[in-house]
Amino acid sequence: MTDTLPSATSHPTTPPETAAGTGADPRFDWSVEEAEALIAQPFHDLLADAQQVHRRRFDPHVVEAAILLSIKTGACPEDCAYCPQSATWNTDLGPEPLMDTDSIVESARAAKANGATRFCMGAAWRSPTDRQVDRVADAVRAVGDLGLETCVTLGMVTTDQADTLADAGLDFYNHNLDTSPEFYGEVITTRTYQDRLDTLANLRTTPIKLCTGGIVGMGESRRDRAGLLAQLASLDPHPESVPINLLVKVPGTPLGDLDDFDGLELVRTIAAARIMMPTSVVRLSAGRNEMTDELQALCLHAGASSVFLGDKLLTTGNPGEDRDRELFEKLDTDAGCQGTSVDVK
Ligand code: SAM
Ligand code: DTB
Ligand code: SF4
Repeated sequence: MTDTLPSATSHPTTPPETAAGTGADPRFDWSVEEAEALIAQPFHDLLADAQQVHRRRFDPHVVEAAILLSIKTGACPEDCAYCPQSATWNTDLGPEPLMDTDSIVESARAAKANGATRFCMGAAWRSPTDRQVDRVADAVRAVGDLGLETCVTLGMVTTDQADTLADAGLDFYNHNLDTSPEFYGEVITTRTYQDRLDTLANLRTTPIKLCTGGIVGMGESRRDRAGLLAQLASLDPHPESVPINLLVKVPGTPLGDLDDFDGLELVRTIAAARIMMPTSVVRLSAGRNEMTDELQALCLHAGASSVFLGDKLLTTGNPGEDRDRELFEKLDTDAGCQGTSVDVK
């Protein structure tokens, strides 16, 4: 047994030719009602449809692997109720300044050795200064030179800042809508939904691909989850990457002692995302550390085909290499293959 995850090989896919509507082209006009009805479908019908949509364009035996690094930690001026990095809450987190490029590259090299194909750098900023963006752009260039895909999440950016990152060769920018427009104000008061949409629009003036999704388990309703998916699916083109996070309940944050979220509702949300955005890579993101293997397997069966590897997300825990290797072996799945998309037959 090697000390890295199983290497990815290519598997032929067999697109189903019989399932009605499962090979459909992307739609950008999903209403909240339609999305809610989709989530509420009989469970086995929903999963069967999602799996068929997935197999139409993706290899079901391959999971994309990214590794996260918090390059600037804590002391964030925003008041996101879920986030341990907000200066508004008293969590155990010690703030740390922006890392230097050499240390970032060292960490990226280790991520590559551990099987990651994408390296995601996160900073606890509301909106970076131009000087901060220049420094991150240097790191993006250096990480890209290692042959890794690059992703950053830095908060709100202008079109000029997006251009700077694009010039550095940035592949993806992560900027989550998090929840429905209606529930947003329950979770964040220091910025608006429109602020988030504006940054996504600024990024879309460049070739940078969008990674945007949300969080479930914050006390929102099913209609709010449908509202989030309808918002994401109204982006034209759909975001290339859609992270679905299960809230990590961090003590000291306002959401730190919420009730556990129903895992099967997470599966339903992922399945609906899969169907509504058939060309996007759906990522089972935060929260895997708290999930059983069986729940993760269902999420992957519902059409998630990307995860974060490693024992840490940004500041909280993640399953780590040994547990993931075991899981993916049991699921006959290769983790770490760049580009899980296959040609539409
Ligand atoms: N400050 C930037 C921003 O908010 O866009 C980038 C970093 S922020 C930590 C990135 C994303 O992590 C958030 O948009 C949120 O969706 C997710 N996140 C933060 N805390 C989380 C938690 N406790 N559980 C699940 N997801 C979380
Ligand atoms: C995303 O949607 N999930 C990741 C990534 N994008 C940046 C972040 C999850 C953070 C979980 C809490 C933490 O570790 O601080
Ligand atoms: Fe800051 Fe991002 Fe955390 Fe919100 S989610 S408090 S913007 S680091």
